[in-house]
Amino acid sequence: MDAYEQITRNVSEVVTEAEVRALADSPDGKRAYVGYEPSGVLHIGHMLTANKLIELQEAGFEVVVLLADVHAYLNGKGTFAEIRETATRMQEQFVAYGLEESQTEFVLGSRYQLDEEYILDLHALELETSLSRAERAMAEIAGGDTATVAQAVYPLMQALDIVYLDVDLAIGGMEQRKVHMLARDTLPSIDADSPTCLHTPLIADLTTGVGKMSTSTGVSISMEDSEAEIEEKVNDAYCPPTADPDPTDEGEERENPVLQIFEYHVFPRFGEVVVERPEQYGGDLSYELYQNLEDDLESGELHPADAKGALATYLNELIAPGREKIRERTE
Ligand code: NAL
Repeated sequence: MDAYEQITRNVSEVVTEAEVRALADSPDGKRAYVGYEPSGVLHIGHMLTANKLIELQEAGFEVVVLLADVHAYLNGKGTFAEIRETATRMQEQFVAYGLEESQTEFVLGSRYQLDEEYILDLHALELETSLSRAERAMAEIAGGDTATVAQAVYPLMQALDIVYLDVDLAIGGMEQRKVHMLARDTLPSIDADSPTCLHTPLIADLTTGVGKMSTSTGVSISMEDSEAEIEEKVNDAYCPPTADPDPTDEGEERENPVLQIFEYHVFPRFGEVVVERPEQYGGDLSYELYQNLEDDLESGELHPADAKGALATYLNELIAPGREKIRERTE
């Protein structure tokens, strides 16, 4: 696999291909980052972008994790003191998950976001941006259905952070794409470069395959889950024998979340997957490529129940170190 393929593996969108190719040509010392609102324990959505950061560390990038405390506050996630405490816990969970501590710079947003120079740059972006554009950028991120002034400031700060953290490559889930497009369009107005971006896919709702998995609605998987909870959630997951299920009767698109988790979580971290089966059902199956597992599910060679059993085992292994950290903290 060449460097460009490695960097863009499993991503939904590359902005732009030429810019990412230029980074791939000389990744050493280049900085990639993801920002996270500290809002509880690590869940499977955080873990998906973290997988990309781990891959980028392996490709030679420096990795920056922004613990976006001020953003979480603007998005109504709690008091400032609570959010700060959560940020510390999340940092520990990211390291437990596999981000190499010596190669990761963890930055608390409030460390620089309250400086005079930053605030004046923020106001300059406010002058350049219509309220409707800021609101549209936040549609997939904001909680609640009433847009607040705080939520309009939020994407402008996210844009500015890309400049202040001196980042070469901004990474986020597809729900961040409109914020990144806003950043690309408005940062030149303060003489900053437009950021290069990678957007990772969103995993569908676990029980229906419709829409996206969310911690606020529906079932999600997090580092707090016990082994039994993981098994139960995966067992109840929607998993027809295809990667491309028919739409619902209402015409909503559907995905196979079990296959998505294999593709975006299990294969990137484990490289190889073994599905254990008793000899009477054909014995163990082993896969080095996600595509072969998908093909076997479609052909009937791999039964959904066996796929789910293996998925629960691998997810538990990914979550175990973080779960242990959380246990230490609550003892
Ligand atoms: C991501 C978030 C907040 C601030 C950021 C600043 C720079 C780059 C990325 C950032 C969190 C993200 C979320 N908007 O929805 O969790």
